[in-house]
Amino acid sequence: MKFWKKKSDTTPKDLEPSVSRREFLTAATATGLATASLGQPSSKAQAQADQDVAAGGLGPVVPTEEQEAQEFDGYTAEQVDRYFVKNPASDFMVDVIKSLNIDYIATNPGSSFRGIQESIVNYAGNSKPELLTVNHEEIACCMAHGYFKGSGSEKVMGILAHGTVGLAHTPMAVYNAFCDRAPMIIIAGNHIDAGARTPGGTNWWHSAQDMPKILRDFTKWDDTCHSLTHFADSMARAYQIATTPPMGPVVIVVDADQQEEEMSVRRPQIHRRPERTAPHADANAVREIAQWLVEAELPVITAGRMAHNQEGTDLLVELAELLQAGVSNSMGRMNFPNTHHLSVGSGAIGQADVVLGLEVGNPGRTRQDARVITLGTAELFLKTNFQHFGRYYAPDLAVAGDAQATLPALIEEVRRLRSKISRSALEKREDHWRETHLATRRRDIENARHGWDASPVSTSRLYGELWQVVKNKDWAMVSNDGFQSSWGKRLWPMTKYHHFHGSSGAAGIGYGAPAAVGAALAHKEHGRFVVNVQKDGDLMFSPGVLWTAAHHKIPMLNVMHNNRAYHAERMIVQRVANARNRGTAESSRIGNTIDNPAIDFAKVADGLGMWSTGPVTDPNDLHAALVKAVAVVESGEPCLVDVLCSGR
Ligand SMILES: Cc1ncc(C[n+]2csc(CCOP(=O)(O)OP(=O)(O)O)c2C)c(N)n1
Ligand SMILES: [Mg+2]
Repeated sequence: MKFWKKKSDTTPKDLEPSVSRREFLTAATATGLATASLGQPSSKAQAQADQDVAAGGLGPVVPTEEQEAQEFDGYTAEQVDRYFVKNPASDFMVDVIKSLNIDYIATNPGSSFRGIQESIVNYAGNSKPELLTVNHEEIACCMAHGYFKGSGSEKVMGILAHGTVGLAHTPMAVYNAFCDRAPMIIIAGNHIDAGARTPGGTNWWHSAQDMPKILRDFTKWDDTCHSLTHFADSMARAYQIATTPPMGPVVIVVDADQQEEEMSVRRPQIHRRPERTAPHADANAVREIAQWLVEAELPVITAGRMAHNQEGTDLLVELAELLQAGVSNSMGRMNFPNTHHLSVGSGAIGQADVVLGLEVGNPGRTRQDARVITLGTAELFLKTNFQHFGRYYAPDLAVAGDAQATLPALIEEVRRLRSKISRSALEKREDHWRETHLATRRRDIENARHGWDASPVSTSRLYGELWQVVKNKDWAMVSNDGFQSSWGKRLWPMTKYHHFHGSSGAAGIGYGAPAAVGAALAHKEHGRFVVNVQKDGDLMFSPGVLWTAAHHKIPMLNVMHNNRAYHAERMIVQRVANARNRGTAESSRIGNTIDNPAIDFAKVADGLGMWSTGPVTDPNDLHAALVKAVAVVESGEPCLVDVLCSGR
């Protein structure tokens, strides 16, 4: 590999004539480095320096006659040739990134990718890709994760990570994305050539022989690039692997020095992005699934991380209606409208004689005599170490293929066989599921009334008040309400794909806030009104993301579900103490509350440049606070309303 000559490889003598003495002196004085940079000063210069110090500071350094005589302005053609990079390799790298339709790169800056960073801002004008500044690499990866889902599986974000140290801040976020099947391209800088590293310098600590190793257990692919051709090929391959179901994160390592190298005359090829399809299930298997479904007495569909976009949701509605099959949506994605009469809880799975599991590892509690089909991509890519795949479940028919991609063929086949289902059977099923659906909705609305006027604010009231200010907008809920008794899913009519984005994947706390900001960025271009109901414990992992949202003007309404606790864990400790008959009230607070001092989240947000208000403690004050916040969001800014809430 031909590396750009670094200062450390070059003797000072070699460098000296290349620099205009006058410019060098001025710059050196301005940075206070005059003596250190100029070597031995003449006695005249020394006298001048002494005078300056005596006068109370550094005045301008006047060059000596001797120095003036040596001086020349500008650079010779030979020097320009030797020391200036006219066609930097990293410009080409940025062109490769552009070819992959990557609009954003989230980064905490680091010199191991300085060439690429400089090319993004000066060569590409900081547009497509645009740099997003983050305060922690975990934020970058969570943002990429949320952004992908917010974009309806359309857009992949890049991350620039600074060598070993930057990459070491990413694993929790990458593991969440891997489990949640969200792609991202992590580009890590490395100083590959040990001979070019500054002796004893930082870039030794920031370099590794096998940089992606710390992520390899939960990424789909990685590569370390040794040439620009290698980079162009591997980035294209990385993108293709990351976005082929089951999707997941990938890592590409680039050499720090190579980025600054002069491009050779021959520019390597930048590949076209191919039109691609997801893996479809085999046609015979599709016929078999359809056959089982039309023969069923009470078929039920259960969907996990199934729909990639609105089309997936629409297809599932079509299939369910053809069969009048109940759909139990685990909400790994917004697979099915919760307002539909066929939208039912997981209890329905236990009633079915035929269960179709779409992108679910384990279809749940089924009848002993039920025939169970799984259709999904889980088995197409697995890793051994981490145990995200869950307890083995033996289906009667296991079909490999992307569920959404296979649905059109399955629908067609079911349509062809549908005459085998009697009209009365369809009507009976419809009535049954409609009643089940309505009973759940009635119960939810009834339960939501409990503690309506309580302070701290009840969680159902929080969602109720929020709904009042959101209901007439094109909204997107970018948070997961799993820790809030699912009040969002229970009370808000979720009908569109962009209404809900599922969970973190691996239940790694700290995902919520930055993933919400990433998703909000994706929704920004569609002008959607973004709501993030934010857990306090989750936010405290990386509160800096509020600054990123403010800095990049990403409009979103953050509402704190502030229970001043790691409440999930408090309940767990209470359960253990109960089982041991040792009391649950006060001791379970130890280690589990986020109090004394209570965090003033409005102040935190304010300090990070975000409009904020709160803490709201009286539920009757909530509406007014939310109305003000909505106005801020509609002016194009993010904001935060801190609400003191009940635990769940
Ligand atoms: C990275 C990580 N650390 C610790 C945990 C254990 N954990 C599970 S839930 C939880 C509490 C989260 O608190 P908060 O986000 O405030 O939600 P709450 O339960 O209070 O609603 C913790 C710490 C985890 N899942 N992930
Ligand atoms: Mg909490």
